[in-house]
Amino acid sequence: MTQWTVERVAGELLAREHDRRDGGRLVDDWPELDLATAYEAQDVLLRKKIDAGERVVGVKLGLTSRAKQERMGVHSPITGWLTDGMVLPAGAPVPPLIHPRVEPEIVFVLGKPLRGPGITGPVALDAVASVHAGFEVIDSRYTDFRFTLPDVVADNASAARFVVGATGVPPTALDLRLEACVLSVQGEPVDSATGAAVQGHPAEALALAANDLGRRGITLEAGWLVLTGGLTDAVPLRPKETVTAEFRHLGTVYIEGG
Ligand code: OOG
Ligand code: MG
Repeated sequence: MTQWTVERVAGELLAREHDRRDGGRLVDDWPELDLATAYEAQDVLLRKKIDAGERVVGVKLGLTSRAKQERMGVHSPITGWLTDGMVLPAGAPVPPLIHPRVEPEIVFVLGKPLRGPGITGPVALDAVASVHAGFEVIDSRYTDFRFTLPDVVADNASAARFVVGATGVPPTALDLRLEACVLSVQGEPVDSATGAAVQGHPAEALALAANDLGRRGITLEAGWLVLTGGLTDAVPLRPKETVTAEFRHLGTVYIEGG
């Protein structure tokens, strides 16, 4: 039986990502794994990516909408790391992954640093330089995306790839609660939501990230990207299929399964 440590957890999850295979949940082998230890494993995983030449470009939130929480059976928002290795150029097909799913997200580019605790939604929004449409491609390293809260935290919140739309809008130019998005697969609408789906306002998700990371001694830096979380449930990304997210003011992003 494996004696699990945060180092071993990070090594195992990176090996699954590299070999493109899923596997069992950590909590089945390590029932005592708690949230703080899971974030330690996530940080070790990031350190290994940095040692391999990747660079941090921002953070992601996960499970910030009811649609996502209910589908995944985990009812608490989480954060994860974004690196330059996860950036997908607009229009590029997604490389082969384990079992990719795609979800539309509102993306912030920070113009000022943010450090919690004590950050509110309005203070968070004031640090945003521009707002973009985006897609996140998630790819759990667990079989059938079945995980508990500490499992998914250790797995860097299922992060795999992401796309950021080219059109940047100043946060003062629109009401993000009312920003509507229609998600389509092969041109057929499959879901829709407005920005209010994410914590009532996506800036609340940003504040949550600043406060959670602040408690771990981490500042959100100017220039970082923040993915505020799937507005709708994610859809499977199948080879050669195109998924589109049309936002009312932020423009349209599309992605193609590789
Ligand atoms: C966990 C990651 C969730 C989001 O935007 O809600 C997430 C998962 O669903 O596998 O990225
Ligand atoms: Mg997401």
